[in-house]
Amino acid sequence: MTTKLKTYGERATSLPNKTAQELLTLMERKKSNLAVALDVTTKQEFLDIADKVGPYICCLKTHIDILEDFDQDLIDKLKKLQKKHDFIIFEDRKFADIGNTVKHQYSKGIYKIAEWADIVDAHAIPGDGIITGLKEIGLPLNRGLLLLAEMSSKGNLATGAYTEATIEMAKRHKDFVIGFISGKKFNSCEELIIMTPGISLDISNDDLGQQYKTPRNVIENGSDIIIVGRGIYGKGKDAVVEAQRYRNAGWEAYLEKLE
Ligand code: BMP
Repeated sequence: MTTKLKTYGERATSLPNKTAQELLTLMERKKSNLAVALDVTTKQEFLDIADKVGPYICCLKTHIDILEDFDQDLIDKLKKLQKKHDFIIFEDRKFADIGNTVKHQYSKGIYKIAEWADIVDAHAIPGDGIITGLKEIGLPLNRGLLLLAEMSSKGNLATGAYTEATIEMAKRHKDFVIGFISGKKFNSCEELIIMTPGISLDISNDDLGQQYKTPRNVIENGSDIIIVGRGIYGKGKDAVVEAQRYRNAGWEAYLEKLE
């Protein structure tokens, strides 16, 4: 006998972290498991696309350091868009240093990431100290952390024993680690949130090692959130049309999995 899968909303109470709870309830409320990876390099483009895709997403993923004209005004406007459209902000910073250094990278410098990003991510390579360091800053602000358990790019080293060790690390910090970047769910921690990049309905790779799967492929494997970048705002695309298309594809695959 198979046990019935829990809905996103039902899972919200099984995680102690406030941002995780908020994300799962928001997904249920907006009927969206789509995150947009907004990898553009000007403030104008960034804000335009965020406003267009906002109604269809549960999460906006940023690479704040690729913006050529970053300033505090951008953050203020991003926060306004967050209020207007109701989404979680995930800064894809991929921290990868010792605890003391990542604390500064998270809270200081030009970007002051901890002040505006609900979620950040980190590589497990430095060991538990990276989580402890980020947690000192993030937990008092109710922030959440994702660990990169797998990657989407060709030839990446986040496989096998490395992935297993990353999962064990997450389990030791359940107050702060809310899930993983990976292509599939892991049996020993089903309650954690899986976010999956490398998603396209049209192509299978780019020319720099990115590998794509469809929303259905990864949701069948237990992914909770699909992360889509260029598939939504790439050359010649209408961001609203594509955001709706990916939102529908992701949600339908989720509903089918629930049946
Ligand atoms: P695109 O859909 O345009 O290929 O963008 C994918 C996004 O997901 C990028 O922002 C990239 O940094 C991120 N990403 C990824 O592609 N693979 C990973 O393993 C981890 C990521 O964060």
